[in-house]
Amino acid sequence: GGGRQVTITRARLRRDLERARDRTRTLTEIPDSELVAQHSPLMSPLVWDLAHIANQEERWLVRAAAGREAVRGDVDGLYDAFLHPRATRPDLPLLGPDDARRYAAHVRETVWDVLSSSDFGDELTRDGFVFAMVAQHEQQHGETMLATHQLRDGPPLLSAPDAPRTGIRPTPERVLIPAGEFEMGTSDDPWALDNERPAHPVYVPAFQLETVPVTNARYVEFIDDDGYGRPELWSEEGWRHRQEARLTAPQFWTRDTQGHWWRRRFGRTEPLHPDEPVVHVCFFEAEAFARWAGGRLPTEPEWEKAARWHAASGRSLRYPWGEAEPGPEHANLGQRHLGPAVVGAYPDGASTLGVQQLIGDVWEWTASRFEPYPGFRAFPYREYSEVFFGGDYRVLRGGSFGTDQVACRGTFRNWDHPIRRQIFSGVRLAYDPPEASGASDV
Ligand code: AVJ
Ligand code: FE
Repeated sequence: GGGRQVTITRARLRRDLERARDRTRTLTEIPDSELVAQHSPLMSPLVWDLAHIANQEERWLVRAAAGREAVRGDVDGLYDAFLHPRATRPDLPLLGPDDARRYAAHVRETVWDVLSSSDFGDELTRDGFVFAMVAQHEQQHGETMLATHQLRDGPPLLSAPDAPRTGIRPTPERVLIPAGEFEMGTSDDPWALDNERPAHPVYVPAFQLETVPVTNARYVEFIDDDGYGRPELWSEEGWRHRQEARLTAPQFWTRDTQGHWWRRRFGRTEPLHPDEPVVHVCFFEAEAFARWAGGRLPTEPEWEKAARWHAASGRSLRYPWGEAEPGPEHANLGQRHLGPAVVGAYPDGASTLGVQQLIGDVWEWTASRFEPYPGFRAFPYREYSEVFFGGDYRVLRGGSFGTDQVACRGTFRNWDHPIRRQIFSGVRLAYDPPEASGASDV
């Protein structure tokens, strides 16, 4: 590309890396005792994430991209997620909080030098890819660290302005996405990760999708209608899990003696807001809710077609609203708020077919397992995506209030085990299209 393109990209990469570090600081400028504690066996101590972020940055930017000497080659093993499962990380001789912060700062200083001298000349650095990959990685851990904060007990450590409390629920409640092919995935988004590639045509039969995520009020109706007590609403596997884990409501919910629902969020217990999207449900709960409501979860191609397909041009957009970078008018992203906004709060973020809040607020469970697209090639490392294909994972789409915009777009794919619900996961309902009259002659 020309000099102008590279100049723009460098400044942009610098901002994205700085924003990631600001986020990391916000989440880790807490007492040492909170940083080294393991708040849940599902999560690492926050001090592990802090040095892991630095270690990943030096592996990819200092060593791989620039071919420079390791800043700290001696700690690679400690911060390799595949060598040590999360539950065992507190027992490792981890860097302490001050050493971890110094390590991250030292790597970052070196990276500024690497960024200004890179000619973006090879596959790893083209269009700034590997720098953006590292910014996305740090922000992904920023969301994971936020989930760790949600799991910890004790008085609040984080605060942010409330998410929008007023919205206009869109009509109609569902839209029809007509049958036809669309382009799924991408081959030309320079910062897309390997599992989003390549672009490929997918035929999607007609279906309906709700225009907003499922709300708390509706989820309470499911609970009150004995949704957690009726095995016929659940898959066999889901019902087994519901019994073993004794699920009776989304995580972090409690009901008082008068029957009112409360939820705990980042150390504050507040009345459940009826119009907020439900969050902290696992895939099995999402599936059971959908069956109770007479619908189903969207497949991954359905979700992406609803989010990206532009009927007028037949092309796929980067975001539901088009190509513009997400702003505060489009979506609740980036931990600006520490919770989802009410439904209908982001009309400017609607897709061309009128579906709202596909990006931001809560991750949406899809019915699909995490599998490679045809023509997938692991890049630049197998452990980002490839080793998870074929495992017991379901895909989530769209990002949450905890997701940064650098790690969120219409093609972005997240995945987790179907029992997980400490993530900021919610539900969007799909339906088969209403039967056309006279369809009986098929
Ligand atoms: C894409 C969110 C499933 O957190 O396990 C972070 C992202 N990969 N470090 C995860 C990731 C390596 C990943 N998810
Ligand atoms: Fe990581």
